[in-house]
Amino acid sequence: MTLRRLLAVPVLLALAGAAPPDTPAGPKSDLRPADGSKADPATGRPTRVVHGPSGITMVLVPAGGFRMGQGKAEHRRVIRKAFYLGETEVTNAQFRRFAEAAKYRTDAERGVELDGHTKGSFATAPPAAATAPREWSEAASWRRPFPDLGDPALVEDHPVVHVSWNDATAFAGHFGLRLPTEAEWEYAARAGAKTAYPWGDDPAAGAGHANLADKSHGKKFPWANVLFPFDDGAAVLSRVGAYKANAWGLKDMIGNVEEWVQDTYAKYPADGADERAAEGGVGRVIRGRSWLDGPGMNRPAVQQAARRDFIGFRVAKSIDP
Ligand SMILES: [Ca+2]
Repeated sequence: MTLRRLLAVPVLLALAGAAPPDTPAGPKSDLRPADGSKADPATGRPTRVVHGPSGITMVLVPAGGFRMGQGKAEHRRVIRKAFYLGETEVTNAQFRRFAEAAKYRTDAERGVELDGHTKGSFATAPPAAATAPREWSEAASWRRPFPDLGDPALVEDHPVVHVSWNDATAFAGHFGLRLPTEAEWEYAARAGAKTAYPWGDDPAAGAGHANLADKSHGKKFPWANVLFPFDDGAAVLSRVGAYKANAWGLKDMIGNVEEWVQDTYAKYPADGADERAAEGGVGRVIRGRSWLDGPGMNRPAVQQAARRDFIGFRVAKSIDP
């Protein structure tokens, strides 16, 4: 069948008044309004929803424009369409639901080669290792995030970590979701803020906003020397959604774990480009930084390329036209 004919089929169905057999009342939505939801005036959509197949709570991010990146890389970007974004990072419980249903084993579990390593991921070295904050561990996987810290019990609502970009993409595809683009991610993390952090320009004012490399982290890991000057109560990972939401209702965009986005690591496009993902670059981009990072890195504008590490993700869903 030619492309023209493929495109023509839905038009013919519409003209004949026929709907596809599995959607007698039009497109069946897998989103239902969540607690505290309102009707968004611009789109008419609920502002907070639960995605049925995955159980993930998502927040409506409005269309708009913003200044993306930092320093010489700063440029204007446009988010043309509102979209839904996970309120928090994907949890171990949510990832387990996928792994069991799809019989999926992650790159770290299967031993997919990465820079000469096979099984495992970069995991935390014991606190006594004063020289290396992270070392490759063949035992590390999403099921065992801290093999070098005595293997504490896996917490169901901690963000999943040690998942590759391929693993994150497989999770999203299984549930009919996708990763956010890099532009969507920074736009949502800023939530309208033009400052270095979503809460302003002062790192000290971030108490209660995120799980960062803080005083409690510094007590546990002597190699951590650039810290936020407060105690956020979490030396390592924290439960998702435990800190204040940003102005658009999103949590943990900064801190807790780094997050995969769709884009390859490439130069930003010319001024005025839209939210589409960059292709043709090297590796994939992570955003948001983590419980391991101090004030210099835990900012919405910081971009970095990486592969298997303490990296998790959150999912997005487009709003159909
Ligand atoms: Ca912390």
